[in-house]
Amino acid sequence: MCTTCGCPTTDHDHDNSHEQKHTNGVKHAHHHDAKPVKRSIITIEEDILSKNNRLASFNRALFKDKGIFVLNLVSSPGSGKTSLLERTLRDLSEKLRCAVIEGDQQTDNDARRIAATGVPVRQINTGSGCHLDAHMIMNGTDGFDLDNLDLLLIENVGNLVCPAAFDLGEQHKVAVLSVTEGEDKPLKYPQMFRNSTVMLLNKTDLLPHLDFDVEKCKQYARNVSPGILIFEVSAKSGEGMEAWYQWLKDGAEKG
Ligand SMILES: Nc1nc2c(ncn2[C@@H]2O[C@H](COP(=O)(O)OP(=O)(O)O)[C@@H](O)[C@H]2O)c(=O)[nH]1
Ligand SMILES: [Mg+2]
Repeated sequence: MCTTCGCPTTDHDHDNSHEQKHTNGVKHAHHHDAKPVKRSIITIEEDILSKNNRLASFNRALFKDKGIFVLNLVSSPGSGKTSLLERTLRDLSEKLRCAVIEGDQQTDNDARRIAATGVPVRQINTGSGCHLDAHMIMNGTDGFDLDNLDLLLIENVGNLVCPAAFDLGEQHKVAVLSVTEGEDKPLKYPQMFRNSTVMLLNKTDLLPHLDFDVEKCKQYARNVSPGILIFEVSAKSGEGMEAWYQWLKDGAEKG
């Protein structure tokens, strides 16, 4: 567990995002090898995760009962999650009954963008929290007409570490990686890609301007997650979106 942010991931590095978030530029000392601290951390981690897993199982059973296909979009900030959702909803919301939960630390900017598509949306602000959890989703679905929903799309807080550890009761995690982030991210943040069924490789319209190696990136993703499905897409141009839509429609049909 990260002693700085309290998230229960055990194998992540204390990368810049953690250091910046918690220390505002001041280097923070971590004492993972101090025995008394370690023992209490393990106990707390088990408590947090087991409580979350119980609530996630409840959510999953509810979604299954209602026949709703639920996806949890995870990525670093700015990879294009909201843009992909906006385009997907504009293209699919006449064929599928959709709703969205937006997770961000602050602001309802993304919820406003989704609301402009006409799809029901709830914003969850996590404050200093770096991920959504199952309890937030339980509250967030309150007010949606679950009996008349085919697809629930959850945009998690932008962060390639902590959201990987928290089951929300979704059917699948979908990792979004944009070509401006570098092809090595699946190797650097393996848990995120290992726990995801799909990788959306976004912003392919920018490839002519970058050195990004698509084949290398796909190989890295498959090294950590051999069965991962990869769709190369551009939320901006719409290129490649049809294959993603077909996967969504097939999943929503099964419920
Ligand atoms: N060129 C290009 N820009 C994109 C694409 N998708 C998103 N963006 C831009 O990337 C920035 C972040 O997008 P946003 O959807 O807010 O990312 P989020 O933080 O993951 O939700 C915005 O300026 C978008 O216009 C894309 O496919 N191509
Ligand atoms: Mg967003």
